[in-house]
Amino acid sequence: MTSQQTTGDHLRLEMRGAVAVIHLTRPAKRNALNDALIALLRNMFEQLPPEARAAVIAGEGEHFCAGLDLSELKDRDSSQGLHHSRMWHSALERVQFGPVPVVAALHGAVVGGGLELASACHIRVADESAFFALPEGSRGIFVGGGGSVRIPKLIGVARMTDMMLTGRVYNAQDGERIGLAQYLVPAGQAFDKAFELASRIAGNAPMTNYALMHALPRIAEQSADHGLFSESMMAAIAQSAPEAKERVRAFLEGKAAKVKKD
Ligand code: 1HE
Repeated sequence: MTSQQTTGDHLRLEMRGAVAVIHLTRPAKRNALNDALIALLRNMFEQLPPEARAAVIAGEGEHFCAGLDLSELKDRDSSQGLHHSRMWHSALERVQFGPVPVVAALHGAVVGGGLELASACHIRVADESAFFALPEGSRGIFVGGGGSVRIPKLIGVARMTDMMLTGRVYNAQDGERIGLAQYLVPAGQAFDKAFELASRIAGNAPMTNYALMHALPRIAEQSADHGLFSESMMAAIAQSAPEAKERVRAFLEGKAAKVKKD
């Protein structure tokens, strides 16, 4: 079952069963992220239809996203600049710590704020046309959408420093190799693969998805002692959900899929 909801000329939400597909719809501007789009993105993740169990973000046209809309990079004093960056933070925080896991389908340019958006998602699928860069360095600015927190977690401080100091561009193969994407697929197949993964995720027990989105990244930031304690709490909550008991029983009765090689 599919339903569509267009939000201005920037975003389109399409429900495909339990998967919310969010399309960036500014291909003429390479899906550059202006303030209106960032606000709409935050609102969309705050108000996803309740039937959504996973989401995909994809860009229309030849590129995923060209980053910050540079035509809006007007003179801002430091206080306005701070609020602008905090607006991005609040929107991308809704993506990362929102109601459902999000899979980014990446093709063409994944640059600047586009890479910041992708790095707020839980899984990144790149097709062979994708390329990754942080041109902020050459534009005389700095990341402001959470990139300095999230991107080093994917590729390390040294690689991010190099990308920003030298303007280094990673192609899709190298991007996948260093951890900017978890999946690499042939050109034109990023959306299909992302949707396949999101559909699988939508079939997980909701508490498992919640634990992976909300507990795992926090546990990973804790000391080992605190992390192990938090893990035990999360494990106890997840395993006591009725759905977990049903799933384990189904396996023991031979009614659930075994783990098998792809
Ligand atoms: C834009 C933007 C944009 C394209 N803001 N308008 N991001 C960047 O520094 C990347 C800038 N963009 C590019 O390097 C290229 O546009 C692309 C490699 C992404 C695509 O190239 P191409 O040849 O397909 O398109 P194009 O001809 O460069 O652009 C088509 C139109 O989109 C053109 O407008 P037009 O009116 O002349 O048709 C471009 O001006 C427009 N366009 N990218 C505004 N980014 C929270 S802080 C985050 C900080 C950052 O993200 S900084 C990095 C910004």
